[in-house]
Amino acid sequence: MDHFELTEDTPIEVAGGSPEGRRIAVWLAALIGNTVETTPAVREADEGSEGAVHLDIDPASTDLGAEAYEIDVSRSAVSVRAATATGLFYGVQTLRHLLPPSVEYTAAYPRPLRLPVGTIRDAPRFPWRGLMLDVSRHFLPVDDVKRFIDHLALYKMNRLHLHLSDDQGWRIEIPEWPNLTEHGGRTEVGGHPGGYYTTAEYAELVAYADSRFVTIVPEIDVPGHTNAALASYPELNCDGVAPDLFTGTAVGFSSLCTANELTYRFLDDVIRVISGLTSGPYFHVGGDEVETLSEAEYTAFVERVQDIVTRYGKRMVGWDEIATADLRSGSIVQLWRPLWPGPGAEVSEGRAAAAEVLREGLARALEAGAGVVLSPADRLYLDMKYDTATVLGLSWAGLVDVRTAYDWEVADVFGSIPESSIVGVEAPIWSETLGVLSDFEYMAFPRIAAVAELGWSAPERRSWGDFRSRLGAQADRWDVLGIRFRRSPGVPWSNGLHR
Ligand code: IFG
Repeated sequence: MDHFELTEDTPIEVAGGSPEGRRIAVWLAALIGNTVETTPAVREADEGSEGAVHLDIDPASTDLGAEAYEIDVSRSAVSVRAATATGLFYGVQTLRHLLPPSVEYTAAYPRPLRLPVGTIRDAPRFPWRGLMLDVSRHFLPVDDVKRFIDHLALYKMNRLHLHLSDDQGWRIEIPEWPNLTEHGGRTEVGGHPGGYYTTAEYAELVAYADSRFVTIVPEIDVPGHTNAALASYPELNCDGVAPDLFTGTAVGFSSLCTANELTYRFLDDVIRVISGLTSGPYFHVGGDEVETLSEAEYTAFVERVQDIVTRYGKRMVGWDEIATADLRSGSIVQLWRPLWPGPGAEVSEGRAAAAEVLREGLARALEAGAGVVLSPADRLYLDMKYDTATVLGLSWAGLVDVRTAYDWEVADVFGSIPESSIVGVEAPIWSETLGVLSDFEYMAFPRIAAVAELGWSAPERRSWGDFRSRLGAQADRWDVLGIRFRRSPGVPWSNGLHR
């Protein structure tokens, strides 16, 4: 196989005048520098030189979409071209995948790094390729969230939805309402110490995500899933009595007092503070599993919260129950309830009811110009057990191994939704049963790679037979990165020789 040999003397060149391009060049040099004597030099050069890797952000490259890139490797030179910094970053991630897993070591001895000769021209199918971390049921400190942002970058995923509040914990400081975190952030499922992000820490996560071209989508789940807030402020409760902190795993029992004007002043403060710290255009309001309000009370509430989100310049995202409300163009419905015919009569009745509400509400939402993110629980909920032997996770939506997560097509169940309304896919990791980072990673790997390919590759370029062999080869890289992953059956996992 013809190849280009990368050594410490291979300069990384970036076309002049682009600070983002230079930052990406430095990132690539550092990656390569891990496994050669010294870090390759980064220098400005408008045209690629012999023996160099040339990176170019050329806005005039109108042949390339916003996240697209083109790689050309010859025996004597490498070039990566994109119209935007995002596209260039994704081209560099593909170079990373073309290099052996040992490139991920941070202090290895020198070894030849080879890139196969060829041309790659690539662009994503959907603009929303996401993961959700439930940091409320079990809290994840800042460094653990940063490590997940690195995982998303490795697979060109670009949305990290942070589920920042629920019954068991409020995880982000709101200066005007300090007790939300002082009291509401103190614990978590099982009664262990919880935790929260200060505004500075949340801003640090947003900046870290931006540097890897990941957009943070903050979620404050309302009106349900609010016991932590209700326990923190008696006046938020309709009867003025604050409930105890909740460390169990039941859902649906709590709701803000939608009849109380204070509730909307509270929400205005919360949405204003978090929106001001969030660089991305989205604010997720939750809206799921409300059992204590009438449909009229619920939809009126959703429409008022949508006005608040809009006031602070964000587009509202919500779980699919919000489809019964009047949504603005640009709002996004996150489909989560399982829609495949499931096991057991009662579950399929529930599914059928949800599907009916959804179909009816969804049709109106799509007419209003709302978009849809697909997170069907029986395909993409990564807290679902892999199989009956999986100790971690739940199984209410069924068992989901990597082939189940991968081997479906949007049209299979969502055929009634025009492709143009589908913004993308997202895999939630709910953490009722996940206590530490390695638990989250075990549930995410290998299924995160399936989600990434669902979001990125056109249907005609995807097949389980092809994916499974490429997936097996990822094991070496995950080993080097120290990721505890599940060796799902039916996948030819590589033998661990870190080439
Ligand atoms: N459904 C709840 C989550 C979580 C989940 C666990 C949604 C939108 C079950 N709501 O999924 O809070 O408990 O699988």
